[in-house]
Amino acid sequence: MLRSILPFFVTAALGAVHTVEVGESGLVFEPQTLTAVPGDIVVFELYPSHNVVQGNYGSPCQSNDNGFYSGPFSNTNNGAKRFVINVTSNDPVYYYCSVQKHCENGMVGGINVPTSGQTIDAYKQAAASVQQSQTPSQLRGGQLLDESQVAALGGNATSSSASAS
Ligand SMILES: *[C@@H]1O[C@H](CO)[C@@H](O)[C@H](O)[C@H]1NC(C)=O
Ligand SMILES: CC(=O)N[C@H]1CO[C@H](CO)[C@@H](O)[C@@H]1O
Ligand SMILES: [Cu+2]
Repeated sequence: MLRSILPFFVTAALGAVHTVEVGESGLVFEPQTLTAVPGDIVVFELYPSHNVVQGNYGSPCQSNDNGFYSGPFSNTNNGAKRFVINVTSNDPVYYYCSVQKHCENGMVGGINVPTSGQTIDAYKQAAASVQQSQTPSQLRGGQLLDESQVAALGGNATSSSASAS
């Protein structure tokens, strides 16, 4: 019966806020994938010493020149600042952590990634044979915001996570 209790979303005008934990428990983005629509916001909560870089499906662990990069963890005030991006299309977005061999070891995730064809598992599998991850020179495509700034942005909507922290 508990399974029937769904989290609430504030989606009407402001878009949903999705939260992704980056390396909270090992080399994973949690959730690994999410579904979002234009107007939504994705908040990456970074844990030491991870980052998030947007890539391309065809070249895992290499950055997308037009994509986002959180900058290094050292710029986040020990994770207090979250990296916030705007979702601007329904197209699939693939991303990875460029620290050391994290991407090669499976630290990848995505937004609106298909469940057949160019899946997150296929991206992850291809990442395993990459020699070196690419890290952009500086933060781009998003903002580092503290918790109150994030709350103000998203109309105080909550993520889909069932566990409050
Ligand atoms: C995301 O949208 C907000 C609100 O419109 C805007 O202030 C911010 O600059 C946008 N961020 C990016 C990276 O475009
Ligand atoms: C859109 C909205 O209601 N934003 C509010 C979110 O919460 C902060 C802090 O309480 C308010 O200042 C915002 O107005
Ligand atoms: Cu990492």
